[in-house]
Amino acid sequence: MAMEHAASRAAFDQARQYIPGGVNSPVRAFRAVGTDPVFIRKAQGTRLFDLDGNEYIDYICSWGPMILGHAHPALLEGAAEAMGRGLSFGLPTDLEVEMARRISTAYPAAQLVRMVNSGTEATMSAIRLARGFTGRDKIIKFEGCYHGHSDCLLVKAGSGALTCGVPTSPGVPADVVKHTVVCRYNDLESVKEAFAANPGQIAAVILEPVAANMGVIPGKPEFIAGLRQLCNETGTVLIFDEVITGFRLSYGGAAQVYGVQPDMVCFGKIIGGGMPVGAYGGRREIMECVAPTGPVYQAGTLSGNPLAMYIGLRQLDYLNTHPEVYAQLEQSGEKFAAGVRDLLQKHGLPYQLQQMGSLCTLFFADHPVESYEDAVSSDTEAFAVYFRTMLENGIMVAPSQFEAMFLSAAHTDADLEATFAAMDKAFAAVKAARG
Ligand code: KE4
Repeated sequence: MAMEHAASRAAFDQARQYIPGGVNSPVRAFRAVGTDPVFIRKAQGTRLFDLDGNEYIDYICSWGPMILGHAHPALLEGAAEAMGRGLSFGLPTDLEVEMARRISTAYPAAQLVRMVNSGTEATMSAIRLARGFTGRDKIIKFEGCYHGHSDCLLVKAGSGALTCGVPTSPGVPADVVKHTVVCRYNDLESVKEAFAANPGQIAAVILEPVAANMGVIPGKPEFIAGLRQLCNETGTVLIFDEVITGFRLSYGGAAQVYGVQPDMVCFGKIIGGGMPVGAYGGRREIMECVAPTGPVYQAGTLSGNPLAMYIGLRQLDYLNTHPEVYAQLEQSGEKFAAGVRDLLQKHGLPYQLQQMGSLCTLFFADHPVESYEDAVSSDTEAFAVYFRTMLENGIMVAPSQFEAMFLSAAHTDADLEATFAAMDKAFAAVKAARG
């Protein structure tokens, strides 16, 4: 029986009267998938429940933070008492010291850590600090990588910028983006050319070591190692944006998986456990250039907020004391990938499932997807048919071809089987739509 969405539709009508597009982040509007968004009332474990009482198995997981599933007791335990001690002081607490210590212990490159309130703030601050530390203005980013919406990084960006068709956003002055050099992901030659064309001028190279904002495209090991070497040779700050991969691919992030430490790293999502948190860290000599120990300014009213630190620490605690979670996420990722590939074969569909750990993307493309060009040639219409059929069958995947699916430690084999059953119908619908 078709799902009822009357309450979500009413909420969306009301939302558009007060909020641009009715949403507080563009991808939530479901514009790329040709339907109206559902509004969520609550979530538990792997389940989302919308205003109409429809239930979904969730593969968005708040875009990464809910690695243990929604409303996990380990995160909520003691939260009321933590709130009772006060919500914000604007003065230091020992909770933020413990958070910085945890991150620094898990991630050797982060000798010093500064808390902020989002991934955008983390990368924006890291870029400013790299520029201040090196005295250079130019930065290198990669097509399809998304590092939040700060001006100098909204160039050929992924995620919602790509989904909405504005990878380079209006409103960003040419004078700002003239310092942003864009290279091709997984193409070391394009980076060497950029360095040769801008000798001694590149302050930083920033990338997602596993790109997850043009869909999931793992960085090739030789690409990541090559960037490390180029930055060593040129005195350029290598910044890993681990907002998604941090504490997900391993407790030490992608740096631990690849065996390459950056000079600076950005975090978000998982370290907040669902609360608004970001962080940036790096080598002591770099980080000591930020106020108050150095001249590069960065600040934040709610940075290190005690409640956000409490919840985030509860999640890091659990991940640190239950290392088996990472093996479980790997197994779930591989099981999911195998199941999807079996279904693609059954339906004779030429699509590509890219998976690394608990991150995966089903590309509606008939060729391997290793770059931005490969990703943007995907059939987004077919993806939209797939998304709508999955939604109506109780499965919530990301409402965009250019995002990741997130598995959590709460996803069970039964969840995967139910997902495959829905996917079987979704692939039949895609084939019917292709004619
Ligand atoms: P926030 O400012 O949204 O907390 O983080 C920005 C950011 C930075 N770096 C990476 C690698 C990211 O993936 C993000 C944000 N991720 C998207 C999902 N792909 C957020 C979802 C949204 O924009 O609504």
